[in-house]
This record gives sequence, structure tokens and C-alpha cells, in this order.
Amino acid sequence: MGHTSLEKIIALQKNPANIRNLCILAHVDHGKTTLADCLVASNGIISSRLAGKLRYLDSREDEQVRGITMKSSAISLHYRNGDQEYLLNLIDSPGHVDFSSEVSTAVRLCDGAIVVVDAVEGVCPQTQAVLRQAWLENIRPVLVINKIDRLIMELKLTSQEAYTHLQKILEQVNAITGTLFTSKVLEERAEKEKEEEKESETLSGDQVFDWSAGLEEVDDSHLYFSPEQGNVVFASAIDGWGFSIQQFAHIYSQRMGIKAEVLLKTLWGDFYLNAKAKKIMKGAQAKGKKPLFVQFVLDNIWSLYDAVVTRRDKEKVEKVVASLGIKVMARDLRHSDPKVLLSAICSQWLPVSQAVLSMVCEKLPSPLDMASERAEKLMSVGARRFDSLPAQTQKLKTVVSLLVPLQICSPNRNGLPISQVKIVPEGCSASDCVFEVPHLSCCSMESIYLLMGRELEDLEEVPAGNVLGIGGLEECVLKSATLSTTPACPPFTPLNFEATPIVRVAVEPKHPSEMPKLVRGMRLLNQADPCAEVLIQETGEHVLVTAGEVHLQRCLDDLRDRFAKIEISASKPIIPFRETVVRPPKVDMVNEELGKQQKVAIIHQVSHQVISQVMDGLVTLTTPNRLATVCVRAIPLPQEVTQLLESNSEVIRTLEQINMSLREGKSLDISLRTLEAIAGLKDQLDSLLQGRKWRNAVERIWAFGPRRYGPNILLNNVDSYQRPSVWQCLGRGDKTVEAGAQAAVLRDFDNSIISGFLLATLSGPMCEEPLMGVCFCVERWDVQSSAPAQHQESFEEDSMSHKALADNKVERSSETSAQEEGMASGLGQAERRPEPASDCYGPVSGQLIAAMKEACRHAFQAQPQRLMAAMYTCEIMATAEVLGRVYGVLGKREGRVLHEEMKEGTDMFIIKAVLPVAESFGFADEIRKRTSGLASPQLVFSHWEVISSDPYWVPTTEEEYLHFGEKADSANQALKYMNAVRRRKGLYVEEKIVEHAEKQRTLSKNK
Ligand SMILES: Nc1nc2c(ncn2[C@@H]2O[C@H](COP(=O)(O)OP(=O)(O)OP(=O)(O)O)[C@@H](O)[C@H]2O)c(=O)[nH]1
Ligand SMILES: [Mg+2]
Repeated sequence: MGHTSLEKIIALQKNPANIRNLCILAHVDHGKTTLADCLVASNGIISSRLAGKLRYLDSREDEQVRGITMKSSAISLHYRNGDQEYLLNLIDSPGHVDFSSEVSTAVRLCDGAIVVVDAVEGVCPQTQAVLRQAWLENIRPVLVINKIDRLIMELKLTSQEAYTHLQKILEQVNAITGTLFTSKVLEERAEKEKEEEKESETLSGDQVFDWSAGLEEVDDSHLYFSPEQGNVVFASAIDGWGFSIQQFAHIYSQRMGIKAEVLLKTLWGDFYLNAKAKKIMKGAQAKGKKPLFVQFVLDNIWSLYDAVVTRRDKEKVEKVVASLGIKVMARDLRHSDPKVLLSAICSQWLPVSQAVLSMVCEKLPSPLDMASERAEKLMSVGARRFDSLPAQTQKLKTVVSLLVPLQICSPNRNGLPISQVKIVPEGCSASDCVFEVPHLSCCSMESIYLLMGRELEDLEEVPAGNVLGIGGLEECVLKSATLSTTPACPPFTPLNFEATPIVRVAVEPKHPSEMPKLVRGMRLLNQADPCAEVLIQETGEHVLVTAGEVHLQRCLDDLRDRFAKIEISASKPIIPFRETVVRPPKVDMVNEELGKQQKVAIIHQVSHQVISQVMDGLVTLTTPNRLATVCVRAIPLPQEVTQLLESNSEVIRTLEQINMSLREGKSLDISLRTLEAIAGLKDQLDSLLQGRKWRNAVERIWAFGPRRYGPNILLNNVDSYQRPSVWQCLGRGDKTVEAGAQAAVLRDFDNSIISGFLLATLSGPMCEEPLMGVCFCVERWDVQSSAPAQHQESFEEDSMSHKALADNKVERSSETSAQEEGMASGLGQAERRPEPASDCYGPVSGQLIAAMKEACRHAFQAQPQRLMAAMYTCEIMATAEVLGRVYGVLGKREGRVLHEEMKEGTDMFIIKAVLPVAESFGFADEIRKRTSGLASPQLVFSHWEVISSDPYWVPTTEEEYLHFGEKADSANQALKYMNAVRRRKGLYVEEKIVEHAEKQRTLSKNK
């Protein structure tokens, strides 16, 4: 445990005012783990010579091999700052996007964060993401600009150029904070105005109109990073040095007799030293003078590098060592690698651990200072307002007796995940009985640990305000849970995840008898990883869903080595698709204008199996007992609407919950913010759904699907049927519902129609993938309220024969349900034969569900169908020489370059591109190989995109025959994707394997 004993740490844990819980956040490879090494070395846990090389917190084998962090790890450090002693609970997080969920959990546990930025690469996509995450969790960040040595050795900048470069980086980081801040202020302002409006409605009197944005009054200076505020450290973690300007202010105030306060204000900025007047003056840039920062700080470092590394000037080195008053061992002086000498000097002169740790102790809050705003945010979930929570619960806020619970990271014992938890006030001991909310199960913690990087120390009790590990929760916690000693504590808001799990594989044990072990292992993996999802598909396969390729690999390794401990085999990645419809195309595949005739031909060809009436895309279907009829039409939603629905799925889900409780007759106290979000969504939909086709569409929305919050809409166009609007919680548009007899009957079956729609949107007819961007309009819906009760023998027979007939058909199209086919072929006899209400077809509501589902599917097929592919975006940094190859790889994989720009101050290009997920496997590796490791992209899921080619396309016009030939067997990407999915799911695939076999066989012989 280095030179801090366990007793010492236990003693320090009792003083929350001197505890700092912090995490290190950055873009991948910006040097988090290296910096953590330096901090760990300061506690003597590892040797300072190995700091930066060992990467102590990367304890997993695959982390060391790949050189990237994949799991967060926590360690407790001791630091003496002046006369105060501090306990620092440090979490090193991964930077790779695949693991961004680890960042979310780390941020939730901490009160502060060290944001690391590479001095050469500057602000990268993940830097923005982590700053945003820190902001959303209300934790305070400090900044470390790392890898300054690269400015000297790689970019060969002069100290003056480096200063300008550093200024720019700082500006970029502050710009991000600025945007986050502005949007928050504007939001608050809008909220306040709303409340004021309400008040002023009641108080009629003089009105004052204020149109300022509110930004002027708010002091935001403490939010920004600036060296004079003391929240920025400049460092080179690999060489072991780092400084804040406080250190230099201290040095020069002693050496030159300038007041430290003056130096603090002037060391960073446009100031220079007028040696004659012995004054510090403003306007260095205008007068062409060296700024103080360059003269007093950077020049020293530059000349040290010059003497030690570049010129290897022994005498000068000795002089410097003497003047700094430090001791360097003779062994280091003679070492063949100048870097060793450099670290030996720097780590004594400007030890990075001291600069960073003292900044952390001074600038980051202790657990006692948890912002009340943060506590409120954590406790108000979904639509509930904080003030609407029970009084007992609200009281908890001041006590903040909350545990923030998350499974993550850390080494484990016996392969079980250790939950990493922060206790906020009352503390806990190993015998405590802990409740879980909302299902409120009671569990007891078996053991608690202190997390020490690669090791765990058993503890008896942990006082409030610390980060600790809890063992023995695997039976009662599924993925994450809120642990509390009182049932009054509400479950905390869910974590904000940046990554979407998108890559799925099916796994199975090598030996089928080991299935139970695999199942258990997968359950543990599901607990241990916040982003991995484990599920069993209808086909019985065990499926693992991960954020990306690297994440997938880690999950499989974990499963094999830690959780299941058996040999497993994984399928190829299963790529998700979406199904949609588009407007009928205006031109054919050879860009000839399509006449009306061809369009009709297309529709016919697609709907050759539709047994119901199809007229102009309108599908009419009757239930088997012929009591109910629905007419449905499918229309493509505008792209913007689909996007809006996608991005607002949370709002829609909340809306659905509210409607559900309204239906049940309960009333909810809905927060103003939620109502605003719902109203905002409605207004946006209103503005996007314009035109004759969509008149009054928003008011007529019946449901969203699949799962009640997806990107598809069901519209109610039935004239005779008015139902409560989905927007009823907003209070407006709530029309009085007609209470006619017909409407009442329809209302009884309202749910069946919605269920049918939800089923249809969950798996489409193309390859049973979910639908997206489709609007189904119910144009007509009749239900006969009563039916003649007599039972006719002959009909029974008849319907049986239809069933038999239907069974034959199933082979051809597995997805058409037997009942519907039977019903439809019996359609012609509908008028002649009345039939019983409780009949062989089962309850009416069930039939209606099936009929509605089929109607939706046929309506979908009556439109031009398209597949949608999941797309990744990636940002690739590459030098000019390898740019061509990067484009080559992108082109081969159907990637599209969005834009390309030069990174300021470097010779790097930044290329932003999108790439289909289906083509992405091995992409990062291929790019790295083709560019000799110079470019390494990170793929982030961004959106769904319609594949323009029609999978069902066959040549219909003369020109198309000419161009593509009769078989048109040139590659149809969409068809390939579709058939691959169908084959995987065991669905019927229409394929001709060999045609004209004889001809092919004799072809070569004749020649
Ligand atoms: N030149 C230079 N290289 C550095 C410095 N700090 C770290 N590196 C190098 O940068 C690479 C990445 O360092 P890590 O500490 O693993 O980076 P990380 O941020 O932890 O990376 P992830 O955890 O994978 O996101 C390693 O090869 C380090 O040697 C530095 O100050 N100067
Ligand atoms: Mg790391």
C-alpha cells in the first residue's frame, strides 16, 4: 500500500471536509492513465521511475496489450497540502467512445473532475462529450493541458508559438463551457418568465416588459478555465512535470521581489516586463514584447529540453541542476537515454503530482459541498417535481442521505462484480439492512471494500462521503439500483449515456451442457457493465448488445475469463436494420421519368399476395367473424418528423405514462419542465406536419409505436370516432368526447387497434425488423355491436376448409397469419352467412388486434418499401500523406465524407465521415494498417439512413431491360442486406441458385 497505511486512510475517511472524490476525463489517448500513474507514484504505491510506463490503473491484460483503458478503476490517495491532510478518491475513466458509459458512472460518483487535453490534438469529440457529461451531472471540472513536451520535441514550436497555441486550446475549451452555460441560463430564464406570466395573470397592474436574455446579470467567470484562477495545470505526464502559475508566481516573487498577487494576475495574459522601469506593463502583443508567461515560464522549460535532450550539454545541465538546488543521481546523469535525466530533473523541480493534487484540493468541492441543485436533480425522476415529493423524502435532501449506486470497474473477487458506490451521508456498516426502491426489496451488504486500483482492502465500515466497493449485491441488483436505509428515498435519475448499444452478437457455449454457466455469466456481465445489454431473442438465442467492436471484444473476454469461465462461441455481429416506406419514385433506375402505368405495375407486383382490397394504397380488412372492418393507409413521415420523434423518445414515454395514469383515473403532479417539453414537442410536430395531407394531424395522433414511444405514428381519421387526445395533459385540444352508442363500442376496442399497430411496427414485412418513419392512418373502422346468435354447421365446415387452405399458404409466406387468410378468402360470403359472436376465432378484441396488424402490414407493402441502415459517424485525424488511403478505405466501405478541414497549427486534417454499421467491422483496424497507425478513427452511432435502392426492384421499362438485362442480377445492396437478415431469421428467401445449368456447363467446352 505504499507509504500510506490503511489505518491512515480509515482515519482520513472520517473527515468529509477533506475528502475529494474526483475522476479523470479526456478523449482517448490524451494521457489520463499516465497522469494517474504520476499521482499514484506520489503515494509510493509504484516507483516514480516507472510512473507513466506502468499504467498501473490499467490492470487488465487486454488494457495493457491494446494500450487503452477499458474499465474505470478507483484508488484512494493521501495528500498533504500545507497543514491539511486530504483523502483523494480518484477514478481513472476510459476515453474510447465504446466505453463512454463508464464515464457516465464515474461522473455520477464524483464531485469534481480533472479534464485532460492533449496540447497537440486540442479539443476532440470526446473532450466535448466529457465536458458535457460533467456539466449535466453538476460536477466541477479543472483542466490539465498535457503533453506539452510534444510541442517542443515534435512540433518544434518556439516558446512564443507554444504560448499562442496554448491560448487557443484554452479558448476552445472555454467556448464549450460557454455554450453549455448559455443554454442553461436561457432555459432557466424561459422557465422563470412562464412562472411570472402566471403570476401576472392574477395580478393585473402595471406591466413591465423585459427583453434582456438574462445573460448579463449572471456571473459566469468562475465557470471558465484560466490559469490565473488556478484551475489550469500545464503538464507533461510522461516526463513527470507539471505546474500551475501559482508555483511560478511563488518562485519569482521570492527571486525578484515582485508581489505574488501581482504576478498571479499578470503571469498569464498580455503583460510584459519592462526591465528598465522595473514594472509589469500591459500590451505585450501590440509592442512586440515577450509576454511574462513566455519569459518567466516557457523559456525555462524550453532551454532545459534544449540542454538535456537536444544538445545534451553536460555542463549546462550541471549548472541548471545546481541553480535549481536539486540532486540528480550520477547514474541518471550518465544514462544513455536523455529522457531519464530529464524526468529525474523535472520530477523534482516541478512534480506534476504536486501541481495537480494541490489544485484538486483547493478548487474541487468536498462531498459536503454537494450542490443542492444536484441533489434535487438526482431525486426527481421523470415527470415528478422535487417539491411534489413527500415531505419525508424532501428532508433527505438536506441530510442527503443518499447512496449513489453503480456497478462498475475494479478488480473482483471470485469473478463477481463489485459495485462501486459512493455514500453520501449517514455512512454504512457491513451489517446494515438496505432497501431498494421502487420495487423495494431488502438486501444486506455482505462486505465493503476500499478500492485500491488492482487491490481491494476489506473494511468494517465506511463513513459518509466516500467511494467504496460493495460485495454481495449480485442477487438483488439487476443493473443499477438506488440503495438506501430508508424507503422514503426515491430512485435516482438514470445515468446519461452517450453511447447507444448497437452491435449485437448471439453467443453460445462450446459445449451445450454448459448452458447454465453461460446464462449465469451473462447475468453477471449485465450487472457489471452499464452499457452492455443481454437478452434472449424469440428464437431462443442469447444475445449480447454492445456499443462497438472494441466493447464487444472486451465483453466476450470478460464472459470467457471472469463471469462464465467457459469456452464460448459468438456469431458474426448481427446488424440492425429498420424498415420504412417512401414516396413513389418519380424516375426509374435509368433516370427516365416514370409514367402512371409503371407505378401501378409496381404496386401490383408488391401486393400480389394481398387478399384484401387494395385501392390506391388503402387496405381494408375484416376480422374473421366479420364483425369489424378497418381501413388503413401507410404514409411516409417527413424525415424531420422521424428525427424529432427519435430524439424525443423520453418525452413521448413520459407522455404515455401520464396518459396511462389519466386513463386509470389517477392524477399526477406534473412538473412545469415536463409539461413544457411535451408542449414543445407538440408545437414542433405542428410546424413540421404542414400541408393538405397532414391537416390537423397532430391532434389526431392515436399512438406512437413500437413500444408506445417509437418513431411511427398511428393517426385516427375515423369520422365517427372521437377519443381523448394524446395531448390531453396539456389541457388544450381536449375535446368533449361524443357519447354516441357507436363511439362507445369503438372505445371498448380502442386498445386492440393500438396493440395491432404496436405489433405491426415492431416487426415489418420485409425482414421482421422494426419500422421507422411510417404513419398509419385508420380511415374507417366499423364494429358491429351485436351479432346474430345462431350457429350454422355448414359455415363451421367452410371455415375449417379455409383454415386448411391457409396452412398451405403459410409455407409460402410465414408471416401472414393463418386466420387472416382464412377470413379473407371467405370474404365474398360475408353477406350471405351471419356468424356467432363467440366463435371459433376467439374473442373479438384478439381478432381485431390480428386484423389491425395485418392491415398495417399490407398497407406498408402497398407503398414503395425501403430498408434503413444504421450509420456511424467518425472523425479521423490524418496527415496529408495518408489522406488518400483513408479516402480509399472509406470509399470501399460505402462511407461518405461530410467535410474535411485542416487542424489549426498542425499539419493534420480532420475528416468527418459517415459509414454504415453493416460495413464497419474491421474498419478501425484497416484504417490503422493502411496508414501505418497514423490515423485511428472512433465510430459513434449517429442516425438511421434510408438505403436508396429498392430491394424488390425488377426491371419494368424497356430502358431498364436494356440497361440491367432481364434478370437484373447486378448488385442490389438493399436486397443483399434484406436476404441476409431473412436467412438469419430462418425466413423464406426468394433466390434462384442456378439458372440454365446446362448452358453454363457446356460453355467452356465449346470454346
Ligand atoms: N509525449 C507525451 N506522451 C504522453 C504523455 N502522456 C501520455 N503520453 C502517451 O500517450 C499515450 C496514451 O496514454 P494513456 O495514459 O494510456 O492515455 P489515456 O488517456 O489513459 O488513454 P485511454 O485510457 O485509452 O483513453 C501513451 O503512449 C503515453 O505514453 C505526455 O505528457 N507526453
Ligand atoms: Mg487510460
